[in-house]
Amino acid sequence: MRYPTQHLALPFFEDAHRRLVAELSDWAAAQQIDETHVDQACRHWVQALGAAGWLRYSVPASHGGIFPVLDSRCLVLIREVLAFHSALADFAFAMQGLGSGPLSLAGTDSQRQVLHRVAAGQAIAAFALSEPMAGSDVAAMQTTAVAEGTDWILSGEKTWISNGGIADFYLVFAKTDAAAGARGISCFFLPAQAAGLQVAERIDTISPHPLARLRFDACRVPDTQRIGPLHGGFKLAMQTLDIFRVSVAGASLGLARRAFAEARQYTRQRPMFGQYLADFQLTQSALGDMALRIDAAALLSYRAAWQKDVQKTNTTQEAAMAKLSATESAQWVIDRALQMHGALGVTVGQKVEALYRDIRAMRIYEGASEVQSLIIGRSLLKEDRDASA
Ligand code: COS
Repeated sequence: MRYPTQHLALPFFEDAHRRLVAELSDWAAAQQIDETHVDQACRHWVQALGAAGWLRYSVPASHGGIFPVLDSRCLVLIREVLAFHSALADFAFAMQGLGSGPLSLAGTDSQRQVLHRVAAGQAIAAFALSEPMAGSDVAAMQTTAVAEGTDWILSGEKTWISNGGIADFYLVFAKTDAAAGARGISCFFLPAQAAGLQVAERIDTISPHPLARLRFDACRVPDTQRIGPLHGGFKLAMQTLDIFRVSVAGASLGLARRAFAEARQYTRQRPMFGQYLADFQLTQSALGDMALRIDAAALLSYRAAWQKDVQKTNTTQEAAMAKLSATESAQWVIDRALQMHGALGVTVGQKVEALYRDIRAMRIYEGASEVQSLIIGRSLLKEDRDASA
C-alpha cells in the first residue's frame, strides 16, 4: 500500500520535503524486518534507519546530522511515512531523536560526540523522565542527584522508559534541589553499563516495543556528564518535548492514513446486500468524516512544524494542539476503519487490528491529551496576562 502524497503540495512544504518523502516511501516499502521479537526487531530497525541515513534527521549537522537545527517538518513527515508502514519502525526512529534531544539542544561539544553514533544507528538512545508517581506531573519526580565532590550520586526509579533494556545510554532527569520543584531538576547522561543502574522490570504493552522500569542505586555520574544548566532540566525536558510532540502528531497521522487507505480498499471490495460496502451512503458519509478529521489534524500538525522551522517562534501551544488533535483524530479514524471491517477488524493479524493497538499509547505518552489541553489553555491565559501587563 502506498503512502498518499497529495498533502505535500501544501505551501508548508519545500521540494526537499517532497523528495524526502518519495525516497523514504520507496525505502520503507522495501524493508522486510521480522518483528516477531521486539528487541531484536527494534535493534534491526535502528541499524537499518542509521545505515540508510534517515537518523541523520534526528541530530544537528555539527554532530552527524543533516540540518544545523532539527527540521520539524522532516521529523513529522518521516514519522508519518514510517508509521504508515510499521509502528515499530516509527518508534525506533522517534526514540533516537527524543532520547538524544537534550544533548542536541544543550550538550557541550564533547558531550555531543555520541550523536554521531546515534545518527549512524550504532548507539540506541533513551529519554528517562517519567516515574511511578510522576507522569504528567514532572516536577513531582523523586529521583535525586546529590553532589559528592565533582560527581553526582543518582538514586531512585524511572518507569515506562522507551528503549529501556536495549538502550546504550539514558538521559536521566533527577532532582538536584529537592525543595525547588520544577526549578530543581537537572539532566544527566548515563551509559547503560553504569554501576548501580538496573533494568528492574520489562513492561509489556498492547503495542509491543522495548519498555522498562529502571532503578538507580547510588549511580555515580561525573559533573561533566550533566547536560545543560544546573537545575535547568525541567525546561530542557519541555523544550525537547515541544519538538517531538509535533512528530507524535506525524506518527498518528501515518497510522490514520494507513487505516483510511485500508478502509477505502476494503469497502470497495466487500460485497454486501447485493452491492459493495462503499456503495452505501452510511459508508460514504463515514469515509467523508474520516477524511475531514485527517485533513484537519494534518493542517494543525504542519502548521506547528512550519511555524517552528520557518517563523522560528515558540510553538508550545501549536505543538500541543497538533498532538492533541492528531492523536485523538487518529484513534477515531482507526476505530471507524476497524468497524467497517466488521469481525475481520478484530482478528489478530489484520492491519487495522494492529493499528487499533498502535495508536492508543500516543494519546498518553509525551504528554497525555488532558495535559495538551492544559498547556493550550495556560498558554492562552499567559498571552492575555502579557498583553494587559
Ligand atoms: N519550554 C520552556 N519552558 C517551559 C515550558 C516549555 N515548553 N513549559 C514550561 N516551562 C517553564 C515555565 O515557564 C516555568 O518556568 P519558571 O520556573 O521560570 O516560571 C517552569 O518551566 C515550570 O512550568 P510550569 O509551572 O508550567 O510547570 P508545571 O509543573 O505546572 O507542569 C506541565 C506543567 C503539566 C505542562 C508539564 O509537567 C508537562 O508537560 N507534563 C507532561 C509531561 C510529559 O510529557 N511526560 C511524558 C514524558 S516523555 S514519554
